[in-house]
Amino acid sequence: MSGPVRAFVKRVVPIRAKQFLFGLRAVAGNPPIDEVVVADWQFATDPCVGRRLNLVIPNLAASSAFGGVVTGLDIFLQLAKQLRETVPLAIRVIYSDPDRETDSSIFLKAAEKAGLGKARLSFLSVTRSNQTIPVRQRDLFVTYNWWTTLNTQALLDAQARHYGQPVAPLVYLIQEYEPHMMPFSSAHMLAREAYDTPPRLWGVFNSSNLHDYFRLLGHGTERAFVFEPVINERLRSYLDQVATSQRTKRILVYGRPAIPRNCFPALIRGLRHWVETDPCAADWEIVSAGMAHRPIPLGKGQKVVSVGKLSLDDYARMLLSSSVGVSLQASPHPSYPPLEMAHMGVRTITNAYTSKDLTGFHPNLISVRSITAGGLSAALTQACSMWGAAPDTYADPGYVRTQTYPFLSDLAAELIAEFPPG
Ligand code: TRH
Repeated sequence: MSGPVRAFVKRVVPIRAKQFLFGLRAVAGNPPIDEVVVADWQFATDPCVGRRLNLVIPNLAASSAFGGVVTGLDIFLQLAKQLRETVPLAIRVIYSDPDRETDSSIFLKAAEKAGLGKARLSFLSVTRSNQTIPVRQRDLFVTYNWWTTLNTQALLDAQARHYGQPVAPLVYLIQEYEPHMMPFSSAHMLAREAYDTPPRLWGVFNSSNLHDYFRLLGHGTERAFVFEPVINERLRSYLDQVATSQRTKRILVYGRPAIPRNCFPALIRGLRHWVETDPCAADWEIVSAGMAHRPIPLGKGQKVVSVGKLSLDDYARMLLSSSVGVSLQASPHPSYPPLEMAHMGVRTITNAYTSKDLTGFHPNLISVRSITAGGLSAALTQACSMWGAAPDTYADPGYVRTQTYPFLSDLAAELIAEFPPG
C-alpha cells in the first residue's frame, strides 16, 4: 500500500473496513499493530458541566473477559463507586477497537454487581481513527493499555488547552510490561512511550513485581498505586475443600499454545524430557487447560490432552483433584494460574523472571530459574515424588484478602481533588 493510500485509509475508512484491508495485507505479512491502533482522535467540546469518569479500553467481549480484563473492569467499577459516594458522577466506556463480539452487557452486569446500577452510564465505540470524541471540562480518564493511553493523552492535552486548565492526570491500569509483548519495532517503542508520554501518569500496578520491573527499566510516574493479585471470588469458595479433596496422579499444565508468554514449547520439551527420564512418569495423566489444542504425544505412549478453557467452577474442580501443576509466564507479572494452583493444594512449578521469584510465596510453589527441558523435568520429578504427602493448605493473607484494592480510597480522594471546580 502506498504512502498516500495508507494515510487515506488511516484517516477516513471505518475501522471494520480498515481491518478488512489490513487483513488482505496480512496474506502477505501481518500489518504492524501500530498501523491499526494508533489513532488521531479529534477533540470536541462537550458543554455538560457534570463530572464524568471514562474507561478507555480496546474492547469487551466474552472471549477475553477473564484475567487482566476482569481485574481492570473491577478496579474501574470500584473506583467509580467510591467516587459516587462523594460526588455525582457519570460514567462512559470508550471502546477503541470494537468488533462484532463487543458486548456491553459484560460491563452492565459487572456494574450492577458492583452496586452502580445503570444510571448515567454511556458507551462510545470508536469506529474511525480520526473520530471526534466529545470531552467535558470535568472528564477524567482511566486507560487500559499502551495505545488507549497514547490516544487518550492527546485528548487530555486538548482538554487542558480548550478549557484553559492544568492537564488532568491519566490513570493507566498497568497490568503487564507491554513493550515486551511485541518484537523490537515501532509498536514496541510506542508502548514504551505510553509510559513516558503522559506528563501526569498515575499508574495502577498489578503486582509489586511488575512495579519493580517498570522502575528497573527507567520509567516513572507522578503517582503509583500498587496492589498484589487477589484470589478470584469464584475460586475463593472452593478453598475450604483443599485439605480434604481426593487427588489423582494428574499433572495440570496451563497450556496456551497461541500465547507466547506462556512458554508452551518449553513446557512440552520439559514434559518430554521428564517422560524420557523419570520411570514414574508412566503412572501420571497430563492434562492441559487454558486453550483448546490437539493431543500432543510425549513419548513412551504418554500424551498431553487439552480440556480447553474450563468454566471457573470446572477449573476449580480440576485443581482440587490434581496433584502437580505447571504454569509458566515469560514476564515479571506472576500471572494468576500459579497462585491459584498453589492455593488449591497443587504442587506448582512456575518460573522466575528478573525481579520475580515466587519462592516463599506459597509452600506448594516451586520456582525455577531455568525452563530448559532439563530444568523443568527436574522440577517435575521433584513435585511428583511428593505424591501421597498431604498438600500444604496455607493461604497467603495478602492473596486471600477481602479488601481487594487497598489503594482505592487514596486514589478516589486524590482524583476528586483533580476535577476542576464546576
Ligand atoms: O488475562 P490473562 O491472560 O493474563 C494476564 C497475564 O498474567 C498478564 O501477563 C497480566 O498482565 C494480567 O493477567 C494481569 O490471565 P492469566 O493470568 O493467564 O489467568 C487466566 C485466568 O483464567 C485465571 O484467573 C484462571 C482462569 N482460567 C479459567 O477460567 N479456566 C481455565 O481453564 C484456566 C486454565 C484458567
